Amino acid sequence: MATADYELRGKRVFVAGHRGMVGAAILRRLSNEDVDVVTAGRDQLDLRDQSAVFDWFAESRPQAVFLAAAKVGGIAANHALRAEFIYDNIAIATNVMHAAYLNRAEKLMFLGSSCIYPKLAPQPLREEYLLTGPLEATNEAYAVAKIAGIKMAEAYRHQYGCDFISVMPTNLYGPGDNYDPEYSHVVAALIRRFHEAKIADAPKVVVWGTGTPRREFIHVDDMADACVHLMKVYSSSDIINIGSGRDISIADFAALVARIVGYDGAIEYDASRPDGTPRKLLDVGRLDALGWRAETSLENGLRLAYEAYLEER
Ligand code: GFB
Repeated sequence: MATADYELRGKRVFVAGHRGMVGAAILRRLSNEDVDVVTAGRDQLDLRDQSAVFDWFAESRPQAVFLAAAKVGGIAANHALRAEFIYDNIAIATNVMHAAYLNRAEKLMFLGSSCIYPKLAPQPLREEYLLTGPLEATNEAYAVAKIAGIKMAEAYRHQYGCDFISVMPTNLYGPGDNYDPEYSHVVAALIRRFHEAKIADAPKVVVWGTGTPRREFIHVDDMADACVHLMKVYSSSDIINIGSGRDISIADFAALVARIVGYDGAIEYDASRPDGTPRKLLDVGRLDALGWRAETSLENGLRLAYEAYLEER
């Protein structure tokens, strides 16, 4: 495995997408590093606008880039907004990576997603399973955009010698999540739904799908810590998974959220809503070998996420 010794200290670091859940966590994590962080909000810089991105890079000249900007959402958003998911994410990836190349950024990290793996790939998902089978239909547009980003990073390394790396996080949650009832991911959706049911003294909560799919979750602050670690120690065209190494069924997960929120009514399943991929557990062997492991248990992470939800509401 190609290791590196990249000195982040003293560098001008661009966090693209710093207002999103992941970008904000990377920003918090970078406050412990001696770096000069540069950011640009959407009002200042539309990352889908090629000439605006090129101009911004020529002026700001970041040395290291965390490419955490993306159009994201849960299973229903991926399915309904597929044109936006494919267009925005391909545009953001191509503009930022090409600008980093033109302006000789020293290092760039592209953030992908565990949904890039084939729907029915063997578990746990090893990095080499990429492009070995058909994708899950509900998030195909998003996954194709993320695969384009991975392949772009790989091509720029190969042809131009750019030190671009790609990381594949498992399902993320934590402060700054999107709590939209329809378009959020499952963690934020259930925290909100169980909380509102508790307040309303509702007799039941409806959870989408059959409850049988299994998901692996990682707290976004662990994810940010892994990103900063890999930025320093990893350099390769091979993608690298970031996960906790454990998964849980949606039914057990819903019961856990109910317990943490303090809701004791019934839980019902709506099988007319999609399950998505049956299982998505990442193999974290490469990450482990590079000296990083997730610290936050799902239970502790969910307690933190519930506190964050109560504050952010
Ligand atoms: O988090 P989620 O939307 O993402 O859904 P995916 C995970 C599982 O939770 C699915 C179930 O089996 C859902 O059916 N679920 C149960 C719910 N209740 C709910 C609910 O109220 N809201 C939501 N959202 N789900 C996403 C991809 O897939 O994973 C993205 O669509 C991204 O592209 C992300 O890659 C990591 O794990 O199914």
